[in-house]
Amino acid sequence: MDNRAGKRPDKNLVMSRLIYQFPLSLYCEKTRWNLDWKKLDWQPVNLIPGPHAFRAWSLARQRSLPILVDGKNRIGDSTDIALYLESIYPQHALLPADSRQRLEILALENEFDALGTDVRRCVWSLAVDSPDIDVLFFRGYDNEQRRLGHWMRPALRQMIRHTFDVWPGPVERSWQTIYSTLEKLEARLQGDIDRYLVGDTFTLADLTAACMLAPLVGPVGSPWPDERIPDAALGASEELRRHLRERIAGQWVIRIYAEHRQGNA
Ligand SMILES: N[C@@H](CCC(=O)N[C@@H](CS)C(=O)NCC(=O)O)C(=O)O
Repeated sequence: MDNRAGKRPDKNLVMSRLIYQFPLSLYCEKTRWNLDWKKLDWQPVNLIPGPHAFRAWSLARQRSLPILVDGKNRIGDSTDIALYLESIYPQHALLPADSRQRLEILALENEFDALGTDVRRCVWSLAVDSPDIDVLFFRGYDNEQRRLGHWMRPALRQMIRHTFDVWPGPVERSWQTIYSTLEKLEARLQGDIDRYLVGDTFTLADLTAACMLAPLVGPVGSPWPDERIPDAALGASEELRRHLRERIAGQWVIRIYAEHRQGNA
């Protein structure tokens, strides 16, 4: 957890702001980043994939994570969480007051959220057969959960394939979507990695785009830098990472993480 909060909020609030999450999930990273950007304290509750669905349903009548519990409020879905945080904690705004820019940012957020499912499918296609699949998936969990993860490796592989649709046809189509989105992103940046997607400040569009592309690029400060990926899984994505880091889009993701995601554990 990032404790960079300049001014700590009420202690009761600190204790009661929880993120139910999978540490490696890109939507959970989006919500953590959102909270950290607003300098709000939070604590993670890491759920085991599979049984997580019961907890998620009892909390927010949904099965996917993240779910934020903020005092008496329970909010599921990273976009709804972002809108909630923006309305309750307007400091360090990620959405401007100007309604035209706001709509453009939300449209881009939506587009990159959708891309997240393609990115997730493709990165898991490179890692799902890795002998260290449990080490990768269960990084950030406690010892007991990691032992359980080791024991459930075959089930974990099956779950990843089925939940994220990791089969040759969908994977191929997702790579095409990723590459055409990278081209669109680079057209928007016009060769300048210091640009922001909308206007001239960091917004929810930049946060979401960088976050959703990060598992492909592996920027420092993200949950997916090279040193956190077990060797076998990293070997399968090394060439891709090298290629993307040479592209404007990859350099932009690295720059956004370096400048706007300091202090991430
Ligand atoms: N639109 C959702 C997507 C969240 C999502 O897909 N979460 C995945 C983890 S990356 C999940 O919980 N999958 C397990 C499931 O759906 O049972 C959001 O933005 O929060």
